[in-house]
This record gives sequence, structure tokens and C-alpha cells, in this order.
Amino acid sequence: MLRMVNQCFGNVADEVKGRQMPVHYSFKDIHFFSISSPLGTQIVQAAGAAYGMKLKGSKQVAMTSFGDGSSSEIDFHSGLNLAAVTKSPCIFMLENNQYAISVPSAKQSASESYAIKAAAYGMPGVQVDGNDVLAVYKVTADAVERARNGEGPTLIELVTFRMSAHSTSDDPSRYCPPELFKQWAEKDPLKRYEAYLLKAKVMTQAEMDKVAKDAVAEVEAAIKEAEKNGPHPAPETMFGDVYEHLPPILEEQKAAMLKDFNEHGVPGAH
Ligand SMILES: Cc1ncc(C[n+]2csc(CCOP(=O)(O)OP(=O)(O)O)c2C)c(N)n1
Ligand SMILES: [Mg+2]
Repeated sequence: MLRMVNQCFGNVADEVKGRQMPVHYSFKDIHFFSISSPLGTQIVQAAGAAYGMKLKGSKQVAMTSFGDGSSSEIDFHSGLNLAAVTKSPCIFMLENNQYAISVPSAKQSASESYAIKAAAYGMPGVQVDGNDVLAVYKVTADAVERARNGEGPTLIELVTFRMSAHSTSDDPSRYCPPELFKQWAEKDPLKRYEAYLLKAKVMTQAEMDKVAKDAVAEVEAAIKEAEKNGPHPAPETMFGDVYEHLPPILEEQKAAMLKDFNEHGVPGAH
């Protein structure tokens, strides 16, 4: 949790050194690769990684997720085609939450579903209720098994709804009928799963309340801890991680930037 909050803050302990937008988490040790701000980038990256896994003969599976909006990017075509033609162990999770910022699905795609697009690439396409935790688990587990058995990629369309704005600069009341929020509130996946767990006597209400309370406490503790870390990574870190030996032109730029920083503080602040 702390690692995630450090990334959101882009502080001195952020493992990606403040180079990514918030929620673009990346954890090398657990093979969790960041999403990308340019939509769809991760689709081709996942297909490439999956092909590499296949060539190495590993039993790993690459899984990537993206929104309905990314299905219109050329990366969607390139990634799905590459994975299918190479029969790579890749799972494409398309979160169809009905909107790409303000663009409704009907203006995004003329296909009868997103899942159906898989047929053209020669891979299975599965449409699932994205608000049903167990259904999502089942179709994902099946896709992992297919991938591990050498049967290639799967496209999974998770049908859901975006219950809030795309971002803080978005206002869904300008384009989204209010009754949709009411309808989809009834299908809240957490409430549904809680109801199932109660009915199946897997957990009691008190146990579930404790899980929810503990989760909030964990996030709050991580935020307090992350606030103790320095506000941003040292400016010279932006020159690292690309070259083993920095080329002279970049050495020059680094020296000029550090001189400026030492005289005026944070770049852009003067
Ligand atoms: C290549 C590219 N084009 C445009 C954008 C601007 N943009 C950011 S998010 C977004 C819509 C994404 O749709 P979706 O993934 O369905 O997101 P949702 O609104 O459901 O959160 C767009 C067009 C971008 N980030 N990258
Ligand atoms: Mg969307």
C-alpha cells in the first residue's frame, strides 16, 4: 500500500522517481508494469511480453487491461493481431464502462459488442458481467488456463459502468443521463458480492465491516507514512536509467540544470 501511495505522491520514495502520473503503478519485483497515459500503449507491450514468454518456454501469462476508449487505438489492432498470430499467452481485459470520457460506446464502436472483435483476430472473445466478481474470476481463470496450455490469447470484455467522472476535469452530468447512475448503483459489485458471501455463510456482516474498516485504516496509515517522505526525487535522477555512461551532451545539460536548480530551486518555479 505504501509503495502505491508513494507513487501517487511522486515523492522521494516513489519507485518510478516521479516520472509517471498518479495511479500508473509499476512494481518490478512482482512483474507489474505500468499502464501508459497514451491510450493503448500497454496492449502492444503486453503482446510483445507474452511472445517473449512463449519463446522462453516459461509458464507465465501476460495480462493487460484498458478501457473501451483504447479499443479505437491502432495499438488494439496491432496487439491483438500479434498475440493471435503468434499464439502468445496474453489476456486482454477490456473494461467497457460505456464511456470514454464523454464519448458513449455507441459513438466509439459500431460492432454489436467489444468481445466480438476478437473473432476477426482469430481468438476467443468473452463478454462478461464486469460487476459479478465470481463470473470475472471464472472467465479470467479459463483464459489463463488456455494461455498456459499453449492455446493463445483471449479478449475479455467486462461490461460495467463508470460511476463517476473520468478525471477531476470531467463533468459527467453534461453528457450522461442521471438515471444510468441509479440503475448501475443497484449492480454495485461490492454490494452484490457481499450479499453472496452473507447468503453462502462465507462471512458474517461483522467480519465484512471489519475488512472495510481495516482497508480504510491501511490507506490512511500509508498516506501518513508517505507524507513523511521528501516531496520529490532529486532532480539529477531524471538523467538516470537510460545510459550506462551519460553522453557528454547530457552531462552538460545535467550540470546546467543542477546549477539552475541550486540557484533557483524547483525547475519552472522562477
Ligand atoms: C493516444 C491518446 N489519445 C487521447 C488521449 C486522451 N484521453 C485520455 S483518457 C481518454 C478516454 C479513454 O477512454 P476509456 O479508457 O474508456 O476511459 P474512461 O473514460 O472509461 O475512464 C482519452 C481520449 C490519450 N490519453 N491518449
Ligand atoms: Mg471507458
